[in-house]
Amino acid sequence: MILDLFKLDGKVALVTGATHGLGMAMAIALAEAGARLVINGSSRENMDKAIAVYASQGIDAKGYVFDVTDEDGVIANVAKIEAEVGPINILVNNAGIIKRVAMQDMEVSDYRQVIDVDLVGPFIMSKYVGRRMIERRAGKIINICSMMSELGRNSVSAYAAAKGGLKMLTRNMATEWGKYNIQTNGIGPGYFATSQTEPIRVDGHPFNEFIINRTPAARWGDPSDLAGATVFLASKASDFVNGQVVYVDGGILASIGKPSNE
Ligand code: GCO
Ligand code: CA
Repeated sequence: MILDLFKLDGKVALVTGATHGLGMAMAIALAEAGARLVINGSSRENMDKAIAVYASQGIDAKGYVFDVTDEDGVIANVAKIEAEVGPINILVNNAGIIKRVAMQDMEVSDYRQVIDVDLVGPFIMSKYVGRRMIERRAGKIINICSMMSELGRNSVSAYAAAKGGLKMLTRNMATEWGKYNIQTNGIGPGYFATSQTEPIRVDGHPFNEFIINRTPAARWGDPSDLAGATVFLASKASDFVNGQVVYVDGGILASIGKPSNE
């Protein structure tokens, strides 16, 4: 059965930053495809709320609170997850932050923090989960990229630098670890209705109209729009797909855009 290729039964999936937003949507998709779900978050309070949301959907998510930029914390928690839940078969590096500040006004410390969470975090997570995947000669890693892996935009210098870097880290991971039967790919979400984009999505904000006009699908993405790509890249169906970024963007990157009166 061709659809069996997409089943994740018996697989352990770890999604970072999965207490809300796109991380949560992708985690739900993996669980619905059969995976045993492990989620990471950086605050106990958000984790407790998230576990309740997953439970309300019939999903028994195991939560681990740690900071993906803290190497010792990552080492300890990866070991703990593998001992308590099982070998991590699927890693989704989703945890990320954004700061929207004009470059000439951005504090160096803020720039560094964005790079740390969005680009160094996936490196640390992948290094330690990857070592175990290498021993087992199997693994799926999905790095959550962005439109800003390809395009610039006013006020997001650090985020664009990090997400462009994450695309190249994805290609390098594919290059180094393909021989160990580890597939590393990216998902590049377009503009999605989440708490992260809430400030620029409010009715009347010029960016709201701009995005709807700029997107061939003529709407913001709904987090559930990521389900198909996530399950595909986590499953056997993608075993010969390596180093790609799948843009789930309603067509944004295909198009130069159009005047607002068209
Ligand atoms: C912004 C947005 C984006 C999105 C997304 C686009 O300010 O431009 O927040 O950065 O979050 O990553 O793919
Ligand atoms: Ca977050």
